[in-house]
Amino acid sequence: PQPVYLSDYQPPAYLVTHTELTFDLDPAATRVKARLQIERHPSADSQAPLVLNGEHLTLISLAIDGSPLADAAYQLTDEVLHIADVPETFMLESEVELAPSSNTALEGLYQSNGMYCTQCEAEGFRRITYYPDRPDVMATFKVTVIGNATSEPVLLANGNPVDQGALENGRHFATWEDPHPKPCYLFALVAGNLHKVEDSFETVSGRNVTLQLWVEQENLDKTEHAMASLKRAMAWDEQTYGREYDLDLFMIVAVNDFNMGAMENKGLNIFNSAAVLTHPNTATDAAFQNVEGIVAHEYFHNWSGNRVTCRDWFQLSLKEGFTVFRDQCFSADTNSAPVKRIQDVSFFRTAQFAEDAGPTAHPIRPDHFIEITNFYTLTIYEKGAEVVRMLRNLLGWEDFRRGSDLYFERFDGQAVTIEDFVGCMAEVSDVDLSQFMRWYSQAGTPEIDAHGEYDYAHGEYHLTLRQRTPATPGQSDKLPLHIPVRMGLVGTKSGQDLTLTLLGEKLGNDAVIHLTEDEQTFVFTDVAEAPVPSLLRDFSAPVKLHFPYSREDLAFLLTHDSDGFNRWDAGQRLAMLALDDLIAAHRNGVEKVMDSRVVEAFRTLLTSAMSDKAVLAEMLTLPSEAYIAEQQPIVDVDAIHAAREFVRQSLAVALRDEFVAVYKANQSDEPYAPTPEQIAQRSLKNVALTYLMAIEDEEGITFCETQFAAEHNMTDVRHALTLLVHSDRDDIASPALKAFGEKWAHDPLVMDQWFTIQVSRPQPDVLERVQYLMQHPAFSIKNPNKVRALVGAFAQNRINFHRLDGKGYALLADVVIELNRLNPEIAARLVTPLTRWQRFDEERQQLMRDELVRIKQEPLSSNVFEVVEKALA
Ligand code: B3K
Ligand code: ZN
Repeated sequence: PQPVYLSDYQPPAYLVTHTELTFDLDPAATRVKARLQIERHPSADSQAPLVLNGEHLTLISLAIDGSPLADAAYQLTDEVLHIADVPETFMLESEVELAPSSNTALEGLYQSNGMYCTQCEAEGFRRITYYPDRPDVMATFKVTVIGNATSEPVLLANGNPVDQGALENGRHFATWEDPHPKPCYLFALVAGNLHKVEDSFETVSGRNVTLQLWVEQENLDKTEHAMASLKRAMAWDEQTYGREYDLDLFMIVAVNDFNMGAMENKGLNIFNSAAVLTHPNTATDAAFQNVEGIVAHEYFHNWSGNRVTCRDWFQLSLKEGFTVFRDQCFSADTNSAPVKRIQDVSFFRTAQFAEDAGPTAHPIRPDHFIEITNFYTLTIYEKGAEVVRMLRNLLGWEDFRRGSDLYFERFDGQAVTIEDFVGCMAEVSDVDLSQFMRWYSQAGTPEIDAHGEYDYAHGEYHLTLRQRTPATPGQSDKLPLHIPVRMGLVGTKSGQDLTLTLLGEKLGNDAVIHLTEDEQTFVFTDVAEAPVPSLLRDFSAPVKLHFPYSREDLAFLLTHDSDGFNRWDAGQRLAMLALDDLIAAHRNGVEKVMDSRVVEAFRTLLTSAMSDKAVLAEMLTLPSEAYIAEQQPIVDVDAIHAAREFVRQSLAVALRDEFVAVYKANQSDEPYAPTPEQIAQRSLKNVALTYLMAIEDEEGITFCETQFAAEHNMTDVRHALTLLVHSDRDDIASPALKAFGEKWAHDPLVMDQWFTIQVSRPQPDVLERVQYLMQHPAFSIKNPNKVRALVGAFAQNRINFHRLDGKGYALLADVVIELNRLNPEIAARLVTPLTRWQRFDEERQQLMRDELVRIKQEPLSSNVFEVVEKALA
């Protein structure tokens, strides 16, 4: 497979202005008729051939302006249809045949649980009909779907329903029209035995929009939260961005087999059932919050993505980074802003930093790719969102909003680039963003080495920041970035933020300084007392910041920093220092000693009546093994696990009574609601329980058993079951696990959780469990959720996946090889942990590479090929 380059971009030679499609559905032989109104692009050569994409299609007929094309008039390959000679404007008619039931890749038109559905982004539409499958070709669509009246009573497509009726032989049809020109990646069709929940939303201009959620009958009671989230998101986008919905109907459909979370098809969002269905008895708080965020994200795409779309797929972060930023702010406004930020950053620093440090590191705007599906990454999405957040912070909200308004107004109905977006921001604010643009082209995580000195004699604080971005594949030399560092100086006597005075200018207690060169020293004057600097507040830039804080400094910031995010981060840094010592002790075979300062810091947290329980729960949570690993030059899997367990157990022994008290104080019989208050209380209670179970405290075990048996809500049930299964008390855990599995055998989303709980336990029997569970009737290799819940979760179980006999790696490679044939997109994602081999000891490196080499010997999809090739380069 050959890479595509951004620098090779050419506008399309032919545009499609209107598209009419007729689907005659059949599992093995669906017929698709297309009528495309085509125009030559004004700048194209009159001799330009028409080149259409098409894959896995059988061509039945082809005509231009009503005349069938002779065989010699066109050329057909596995990937394109090439017509040498076409008029300036014409109607192209084609008919193709395809087989949805054997489409296991879940791209294009496929069947899920017997229901027909589509996934076209990025390049799936070419599996539906011959078409210029690129986002800069935008057409209005009229779609007729013909299906079986009994097995497919519901026939949906984008836009508004315009016609429907009965046909011969038990068939019926529905016709839909979408008046908004769109790229074909936003096309969608759904047909099946679906049931709807309906509601409505009155827009700010007084239009009434019908909202429909389509699900299988047994899921009708799991739609309430998604519908409520949708309405909140619609109102938020009006209030916050001035964006109103633009059709009279908005539909969401839940399907079981889906590669990603969801898809923003115009007026007809298709969702992975895991990203939309919730019920207090079946979904955890985390799932409720995830659903809220994804429903909002897809809805927000209606403007940031659909009305204004991407010129080409290199611009993917234009819509994804901006939309993730929008959904993050929505969730922060709806729930607890500091907790949302802590959770997002904690995930980002673990997973995106790892991506940036690995062989598939790429800029937010890549300059080439083999398979675009491989670029739906944490870098494009989450780092892209961080860069938009920095823009908001650089401009201030008001100018940012004016820039956003200008962007939507100027480019409505167009397919544009990242320059167009950033250009609007620069235009309205007069901020020079030219250096800032490097964030889009340079891969890798910038690191800032900071140090500071207090000059008592002059009352000055000198802060020196030095930046460097490590080399990444294909980019050895990096230029300095424009890094906004939000900061304060916290007085060690007063415990208060001191006024920041820089070059004679008073900046207030909290300010942004701009690091633009390799190294800069900032001299703060009129600093009346020795301060501890609080740097990168609210994680103001996606960088690694190193500052030689003492443990006393960190304990001080933990209680005094006015920035909630940095208070949490001070706790994480303090824990990391203790963990580093313990990791070293483990490696050197020295006795482990717990740092009493960490214990005292936790005691203070537990006993000070901190009002925000959700933040407190985050502060009591130690950095994950994955995050700790990110901080180590060479990952020592066993030492990290042992050190973290030692800290957990030491804290549990020292603070046992405090944890019991917190657990008891946060019990509640209130009926379940996914409110921030309830979620906070449950998370604090469950964190306390986690510590008690780290030492298998008898009272803790009783709490777990009672909480599991009470069946009050899935958050509590799942947490109690997880703690039992992850303990050594198999006598209690096994019957509970069995009962849970039997009770929920009919519910695939709960069975996903049942799989994950078992394969994430630390005991060494996990590999055998995975093998055993892959034979379980509830497992299917063809269902991405099942693969993620079982095999994906196993690969996150660090001590078991990285077993020294290499069997964990071999298991993953076996599944990747099988999935490479069935579903290349999922296979290429699943292989990720093996690609990070450089981070481990030599023995594991060799074992991981051996598996990558074994995979590479297979006939590979372009997806898996691209990833494995980079990993072995
Ligand atoms: N835009 C979709 C991504 C689908 C890509 C699948 N290969 C989901 C989202 O970001 O909203
Ligand atoms: Zn998106």
